[in-house]
Amino acid sequence: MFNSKFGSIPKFYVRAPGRVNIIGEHIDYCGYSVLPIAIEQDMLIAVEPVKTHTIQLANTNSLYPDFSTSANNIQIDKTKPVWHNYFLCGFKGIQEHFGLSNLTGMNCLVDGNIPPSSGLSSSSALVCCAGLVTLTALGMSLSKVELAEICAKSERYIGTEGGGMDQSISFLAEEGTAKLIEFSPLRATDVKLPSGAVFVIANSCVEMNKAATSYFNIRVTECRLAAKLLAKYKNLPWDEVLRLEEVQARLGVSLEDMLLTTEDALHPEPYSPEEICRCLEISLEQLRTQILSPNTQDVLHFKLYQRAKHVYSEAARVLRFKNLCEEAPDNVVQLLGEIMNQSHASCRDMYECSCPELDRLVDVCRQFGAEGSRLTGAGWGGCTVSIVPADKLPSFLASVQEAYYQRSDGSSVPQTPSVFATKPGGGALVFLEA
Ligand code: ADP
Ligand code: NG1
Repeated sequence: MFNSKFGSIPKFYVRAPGRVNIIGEHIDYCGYSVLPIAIEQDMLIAVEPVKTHTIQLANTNSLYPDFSTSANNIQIDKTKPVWHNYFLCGFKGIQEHFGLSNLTGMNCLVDGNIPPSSGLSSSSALVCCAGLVTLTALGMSLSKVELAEICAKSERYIGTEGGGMDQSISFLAEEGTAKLIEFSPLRATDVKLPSGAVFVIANSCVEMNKAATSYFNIRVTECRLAAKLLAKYKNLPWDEVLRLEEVQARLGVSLEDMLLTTEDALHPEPYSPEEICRCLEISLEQLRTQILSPNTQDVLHFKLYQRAKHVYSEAARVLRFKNLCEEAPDNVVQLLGEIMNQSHASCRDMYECSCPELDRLVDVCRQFGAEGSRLTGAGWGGCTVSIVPADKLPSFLASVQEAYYQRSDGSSVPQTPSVFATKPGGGALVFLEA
């Protein structure tokens, strides 16, 4: 296909994987550690650097139209999350990092098999793949940590204010091990998953594009506001505080203490913008220009108590999960399952990022043998991840397939495999032509 599109052959190929987050949802952008694995599904880009200044993009999937632009005039429209903008995010990240102004172009063919808008990070895999394509085309090098940080930052050009989990695992993953990803400074530590269990992904088949709605950024904003109100309550310099983790770090207390402080300082009723302004002693204008993001300007209610409770409790669950894996890897499947179930309940009730289909799917997964099941990724649709005892896997897959995906007339809903076992895969790679 590359040859028929561009009349030449690729000089190199880059792959970057998607991921499934085992536990730690919506806490990376609050500064807390998460525990994902890279999956085998990935973005693969075939590349030929060219002497002109034009970037030409094509896709093996006809849903994603051809695109071309000048390498020296990258425009990313935040209001339109079209596919090529994710590529341009990765490109622009590298361009800006090196301060390059006169770039040569390239022909690229993109081929991806990560279900899009399903919480398995197809978007970040594309951004990371494009970042590594650009770096390779330039003949330059960076560490994996630098690449992850650059791509996490540059994906925000698409308009969503994500954390760095997806880009970090896409670059730092290693086959056979989950990673605890910590931020500021970014680092990834191996976590051995229990040998008697398998992690299974199931797709609710409800797609949710983060950048096309404001759900995601509203949560980021609510967490930022909660952090500021908690900081003010504790007489910290609240205007310097952006993340819930910073409040804990500045106070030097435990996550359990932060849950108690949340009870004392915040109320469960939603906050209006006016009430937030009164609490922080700022004007509505200051709130809008200094704290809210462009697509959260018109939000009328912010649930600060619920979001902070989710974040601090989820951060504690990640640490408990990791400690259990380290302390007794062969005897903890049930306990790990319970933690995953608690995570789902918190995402559903406190963070409100589930949906009826995801709730039904986790119920189906638990009913047919999962010790625990939860939504994974941003939510509001997308996939679940379940922990299943290895000996129950075949019956689990068959039963979930039948219970969730089979229509009453016997026909199956999805075309692609929608419930499948996964194991920790490797990170992004460059393949050079011999
Ligand atoms: P995810 O949770 O998968 O990251 P997002 O909604 O953030 O979901 O991003 C999905 C977007 O990524 C798609 O709308 C599309 O623009 C882009 N994308 C995903 N897969 C591909 C692909 N194979 N080729 C091109 N673009 C893709
Ligand atoms: P996905 O599942 O790819 O939409 C998003 C964020 C993550 C993280 C999760 C929720 C981006 C690129 N990704 O992931 O950083 O916050 O939601 O845990 O914004």
